[in-house]
Amino acid sequence: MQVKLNLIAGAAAIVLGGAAYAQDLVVKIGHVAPTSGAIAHLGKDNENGARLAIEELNAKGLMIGGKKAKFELLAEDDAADPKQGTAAAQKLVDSKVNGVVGHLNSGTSIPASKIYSDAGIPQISPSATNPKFTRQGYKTTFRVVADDVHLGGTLGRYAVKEMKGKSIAVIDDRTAYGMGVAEEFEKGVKAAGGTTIPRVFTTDKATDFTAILTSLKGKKPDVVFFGGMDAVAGPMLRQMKQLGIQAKFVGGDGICSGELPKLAQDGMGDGQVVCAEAGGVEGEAKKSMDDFRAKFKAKFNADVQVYAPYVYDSVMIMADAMVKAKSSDPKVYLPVLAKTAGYKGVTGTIAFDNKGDIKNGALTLFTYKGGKRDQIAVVR
Ligand code: ABU
Repeated sequence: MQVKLNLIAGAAAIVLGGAAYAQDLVVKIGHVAPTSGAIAHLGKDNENGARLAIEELNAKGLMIGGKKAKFELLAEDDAADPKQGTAAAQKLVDSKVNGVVGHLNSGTSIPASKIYSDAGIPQISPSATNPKFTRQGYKTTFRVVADDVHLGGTLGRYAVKEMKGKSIAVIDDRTAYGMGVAEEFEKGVKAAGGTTIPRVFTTDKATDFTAILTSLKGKKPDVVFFGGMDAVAGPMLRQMKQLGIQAKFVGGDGICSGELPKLAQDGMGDGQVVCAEAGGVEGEAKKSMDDFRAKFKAKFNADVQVYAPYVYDSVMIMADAMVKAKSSDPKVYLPVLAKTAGYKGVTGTIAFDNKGDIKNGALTLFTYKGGKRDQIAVVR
């Protein structure tokens, strides 16, 4: 009996009455997003996507290499700040995480990616859209959403061809994301035969836009593009209304949240805003996304903002690669993760190209009506 007890305490696998009881394999998944500051609502949305995935993986009792996996979430807040982003990345590396999902922002994901690459730890971003993220030659860097070349370019062409913009103003928030998506938007406008007013900028912390909006007002814009996040776009829309600027307002995925109408208060007219999420599902695939949203709402008593489903899929893809590789060792499962193809997630079918970017990524164009996002189209 004593021998049996000692075995139970220390052995990797014990056979008792014919049943095999495998020792748990602890798998640490790091997640980083701004859960404090102006876009904490987006960071919490992402983090809850990871939480849901981890809970479901543990409930399933997933086996990796013959051991029952016990997934743990190590959630870090980087406050959307590049310095805090690299500090969070180093903390996760020091904690010996098996993989990281995040960060939310391009401005934090890009510098953090070097730290994960140096440590050989796979990183999947569910929301950082700056193209540079996957163009640094790191084998550890993956992204499950379309990038700003696709996003900004599509919106630029849309502003000219569909919205018939003639006087198009462009504002960015000086972040890696905001400047990048604004540049791609300008290229898209030009490619469609349009022109833009010389770009002006604010910051991701600003709350007063009177000076730049007053200067733009004189140029009579019919479309204003903003490269930045919803926390800045909301007050900007409000101040546009106060100044009597009656332009359409276009932005990327950073503004395309469920929270934007609340942030804009009475500053947003029905159909005034057009934005794009850097992913999307159509046809039969919509059911999985709808089911996910319902499950998320039931669990967290909150609607999905933008990227929680993409975080959920990122965690699941990582776990799937570990199961296939029969190992949670980053060295062993990384090559399997890189070959991900045909994975049916809640955000659609996921495959990575040789840079770690999603193949054939979709975009979903939205407007807002009655304070809710209203889908215009899914485009590829
Ligand atoms: N893609 C929008 C928000 C995150 C980022 O790229 O900074």
